Amino acid sequence: MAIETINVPDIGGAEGVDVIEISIAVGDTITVDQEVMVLESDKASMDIPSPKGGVVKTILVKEGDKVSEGTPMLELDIEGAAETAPVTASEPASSAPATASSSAELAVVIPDIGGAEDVDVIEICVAVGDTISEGDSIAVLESDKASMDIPSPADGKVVSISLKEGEKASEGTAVLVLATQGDAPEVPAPAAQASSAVTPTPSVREIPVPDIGGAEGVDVIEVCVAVGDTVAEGDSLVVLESDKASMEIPAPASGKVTALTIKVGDKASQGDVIGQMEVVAAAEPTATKAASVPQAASNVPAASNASQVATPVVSPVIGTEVVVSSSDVYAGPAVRKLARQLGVDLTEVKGTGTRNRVSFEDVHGFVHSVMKARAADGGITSGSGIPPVPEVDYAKFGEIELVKMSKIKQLTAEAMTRNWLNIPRVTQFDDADITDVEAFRKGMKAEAEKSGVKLTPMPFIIKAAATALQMHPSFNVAMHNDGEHIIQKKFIHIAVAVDTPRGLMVPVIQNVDQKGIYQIAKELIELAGKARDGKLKPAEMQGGCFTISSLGPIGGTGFTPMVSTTEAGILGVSKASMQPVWDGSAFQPRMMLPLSLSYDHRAVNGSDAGKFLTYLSTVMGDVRRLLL
Ligand code: CAO
Repeated sequence: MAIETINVPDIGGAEGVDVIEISIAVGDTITVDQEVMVLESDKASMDIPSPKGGVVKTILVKEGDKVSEGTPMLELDIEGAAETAPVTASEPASSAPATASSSAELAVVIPDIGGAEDVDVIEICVAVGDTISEGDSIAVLESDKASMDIPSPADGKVVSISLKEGEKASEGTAVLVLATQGDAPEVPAPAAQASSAVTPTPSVREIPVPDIGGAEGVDVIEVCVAVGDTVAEGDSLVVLESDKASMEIPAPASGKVTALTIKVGDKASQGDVIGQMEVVAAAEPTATKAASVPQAASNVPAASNASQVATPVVSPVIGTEVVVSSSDVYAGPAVRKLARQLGVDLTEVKGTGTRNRVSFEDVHGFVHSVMKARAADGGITSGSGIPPVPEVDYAKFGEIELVKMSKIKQLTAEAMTRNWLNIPRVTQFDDADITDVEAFRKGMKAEAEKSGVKLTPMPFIIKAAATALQMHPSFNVAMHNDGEHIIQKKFIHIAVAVDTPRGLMVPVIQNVDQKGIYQIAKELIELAGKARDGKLKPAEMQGGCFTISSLGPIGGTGFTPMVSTTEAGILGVSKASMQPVWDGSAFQPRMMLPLSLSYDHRAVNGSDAGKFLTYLSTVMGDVRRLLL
């Protein structure tokens, strides 16, 4: 057993870089080149591989720490240390094996998949460090027609993987880089000659897009400078973003920007002129100068023959993600791509990573919360499982006329659909014996009229409902949209459905618990009048805790009213009539009022609803209880 301390390798000179992820645990057996942690600077995310294989004894850093080249990161119990060779700062990880001199790298891309485009990647079958054989499945794609195993074209060891589950792939999409032994099969052209393409001129020079790894028509997502700005060589001028990488296009020399011929939303390819600059001092061609190389170079899957490609900003041992340092939103290109695919505006997503970096989880979480809120808000989306209503040509059955619904009726229809689809509704029935209340009401009618009040059964029912809510606060609630809370209301406002020529209006009588029968009757008449005259203010239709819908003056023996999403219940009142009621020894003629209580069964359980309606009926049977 040989314990060896493993240090952070060359990370392109970056200092104090954040550890954003530890990918291994103590006790894990890891292989050479296996990713052990992810670092992230403001320029790049870097997968840090282990230069040796062995058993992890100690992890010397934790998420949130800052590290630089040479910082001890692990203690490994080395297995077969002689078989592994340390990766040096300037070596690509893939050259780590002792046979490095005879190895080559092969960029493996999706082969011909029958012309299918943007096919879902449902599985990546290999991991970095795996040794695989020709024909082994490296990924599984799935279109709506077929699942496809993507085989490895050669034997070798997986150096890096650029495709992720959940992404889309087409023919030519990069999958992984394989370290092969001996001659590698033909591979794509090396990534970049970078700014060797930039030709300095004595004074004014054009600024072309340098080699961006062969990407074409890449979106310009940010222009970082304005005409007249003085820039230093290497300063970012423009940010491009493909579905693979965000790339900062650096100033090829120090000088003054004299023209910009590109704007956000344009597309750019290698060689496109993005502007002009007055060069203070002519720059040397910078093929090997890190600062002038588009950062995407580190992200382009290609054979990493160091002598053929420009030195990327980050060390070649470092994988993948390049982020836009100057963007307001801190997110990697893969996350940006996902956001684009889902139509998510990243500025709305709260990043939970280091320095508010937006992760895949953040984007998915954002979409989840939006969809949840939308569903709670009554939004019915396609795919909700509700079959569409077929079009019917009624004219073929006889004469018809298409009558435009009033706005109120349209809104009512929308609200009814929303309520019907969102609320699991139960209705229960009872008959209140209002013989005594009716006798009392009729006795008071003349007196009430002198006070300008028409005394109908409604004010008594409204008051009884308020008292029932007071006694049974579990009914004075509404479901919270989050599905996890109930809103307990501490006020008692009663809504009353009023039929008007323009449609159903539902004014609200406030603080009914604090008002007497006359006052309630007055307000009911006033609000019903306003509703019929179209003079109700929005505030007079809001804040109800419970609704009463009376069809008493019209007729019927019962109906099942619709519960609103802002309340837990609604009382349907039908026509009172004289009924023979058995008192234990004989039938007695009693005035019975049919009541139907619909309630949101998410918020209220059946026994509570039963108690509520029984209490309300009892109060209507003896209004003296309203005084208690
Ligand atoms: N049983 C028997 N008679 C009843 C009754 C009942 N449940 N409710 C009321 N009545 C009687 C009243 O006593 C009155 O009779 P009198 O004129 O002889 O006194 C008559 O019916 C008419 O009452 P009203 O309509 O003037 O007054 P109201 O207080 O009962 O109702 C209001 C007020 C605003 C609810 C009513 O004007 C209204 O708009 N009703 C329509 C309700 C409606 O459209 N509901 C549809 C809901 S759809 O979901």
